[in-house]
Amino acid sequence: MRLFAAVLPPPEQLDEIGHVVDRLHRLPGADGLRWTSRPGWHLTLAFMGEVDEELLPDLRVRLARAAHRTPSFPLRLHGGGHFGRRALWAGIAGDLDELRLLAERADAAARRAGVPMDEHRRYQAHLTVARARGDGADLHPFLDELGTFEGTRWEVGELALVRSNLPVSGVRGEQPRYEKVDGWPLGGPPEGAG
Ligand code: 2AM
Repeated sequence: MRLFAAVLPPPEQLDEIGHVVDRLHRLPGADGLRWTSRPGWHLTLAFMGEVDEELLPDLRVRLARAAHRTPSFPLRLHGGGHFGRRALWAGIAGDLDELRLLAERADAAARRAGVPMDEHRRYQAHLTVARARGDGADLHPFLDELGTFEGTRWEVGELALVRSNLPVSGVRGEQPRYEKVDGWPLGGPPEGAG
C-alpha cells in the first residue's frame, strides 16, 4: 500500500485555512487548479510510496519509537508558498526545528524498516491546497491572498501513518483519498511501560 508519515492539524485549524481557501476559489484562474480535498489536508513528514505488507510490523515499531523520542511541540499555519508553477501551499510556523526532527526520524524509521526512500531533499513544511494542471499556472494572485494568513497555534501530539488511495475512476481531476491507518503519541509513555 502507498503510505506516508504526516502531522494532521486539528479540525479548528483546518477550518481556519478552509475559510481562506474558500476565498481563493473565487479568484480568477481558480477553476484551472486542482484543489486538494479538505478531509485529507496534512503536513507530509516522509513519503514512502508503495510499502510491502511484510515491512509493516517493523515500520510500525520504528515509527512508534520516532514519536516517542519527540516531545509534543507547537505549530501554526502561516502564510503561503509555492513549488514553481505547480503547487500552492499554506506555510507553517512554530517549532520548525522539532517538526524537521520528527520528519527526519520518520524518514529514518522507514529506511531502517527496509522501505526504499528517495534521497533527502531539504524538508520544506507545507500543506498543499492546490496543484496546477499541465504546464503549471501563475500562482501569484493566490499567494497574495494566502500571504496574510495567520492561523492559531496548536500542539502537535501525534505522528500519523496515512494511506494514499489513488483514484481509480479515471475521472479527470479526481483526488487521492487519504486514510489514517495508525498514529502514535509524541513523547508517549516510557519505553517498556504497559
Ligand atoms: P505534496 O503535498 O507536496 O504534493 C501524499 O502523496 C503526500 O506525500 C503529499 O502531501 C505529497 O506532497 C507527499 N509526497 C512527497 N513526495 C511524494 C512523491 N514522490 N509522490 C507523491 N507524493 C509525495
